[in-house]
Amino acid sequence: MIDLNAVMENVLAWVEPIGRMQLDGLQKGDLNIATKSQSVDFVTAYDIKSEQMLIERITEHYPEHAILGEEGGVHNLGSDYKWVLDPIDGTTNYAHGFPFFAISVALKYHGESVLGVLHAPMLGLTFAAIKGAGATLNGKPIKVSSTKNMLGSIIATGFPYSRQTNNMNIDYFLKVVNKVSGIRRCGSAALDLCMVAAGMLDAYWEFQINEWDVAAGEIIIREAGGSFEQFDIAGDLMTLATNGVIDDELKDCLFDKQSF
Ligand code: LIP
Repeated sequence: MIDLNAVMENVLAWVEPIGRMQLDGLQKGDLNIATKSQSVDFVTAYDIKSEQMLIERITEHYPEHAILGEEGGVHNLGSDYKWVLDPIDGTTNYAHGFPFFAISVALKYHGESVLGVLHAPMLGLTFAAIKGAGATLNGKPIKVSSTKNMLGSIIATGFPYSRQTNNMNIDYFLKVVNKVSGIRRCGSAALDLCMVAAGMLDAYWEFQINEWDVAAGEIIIREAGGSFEQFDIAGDLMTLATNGVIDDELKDCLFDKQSF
């Protein structure tokens, strides 16, 4: 295994200037917003530039590693190490100047996340974790909340881009909304996970999330003492992350008890 502390130093040094570039882009207003899979699935010039910059840094330092990036970067698949990149998680927010967006960088070894960094430049938040070494926010250790039940919880979710089919998450939203202190829809799955890791939220669930949305958040939440699971619900992948305490109650609520 490579020295993950040295990798972490590199990644932290890479994401800072990319974050500043993304903020400059907002100032200049030259985002060149285009759509991808759906009419509301956006990509900006800064998603593409940011991913290119990350790929350049990775191939310079770790030329033999595999890379999977949201904006099409796929390289060397077949290596034991795979970088999973979301140059801007929360592109819709970014395109509106809404501050919940982040650069997400994860390193997987044999398919498991062993290092994750999430840098939210407009919020000034940098989450990081190395497997077995705990999780941090802006360099200080973090852990999940100790909230004991759903009634005391703030829980985040998100809704898929697809406008063609019924939005199945509405049913799950209705099951949860009256049982909690509050529901939040921040618009960045990666940040939602990290906010559960830091105890700012107590849980998060969402359908149809991609590997690059959660690869960094997964290790950050696990290292902060929380749970991260994915379930196949009638062909749709649900991601569920909690503080580990309200886990059973939330699953009973989402899955009407008899499913578990
Ligand atoms: C987005 C997520 C958001 C989710 C969207 C999408 P992108 O990532 O973070 O929370 O609801 O479906 O996956 O496309 O902005 O990187």
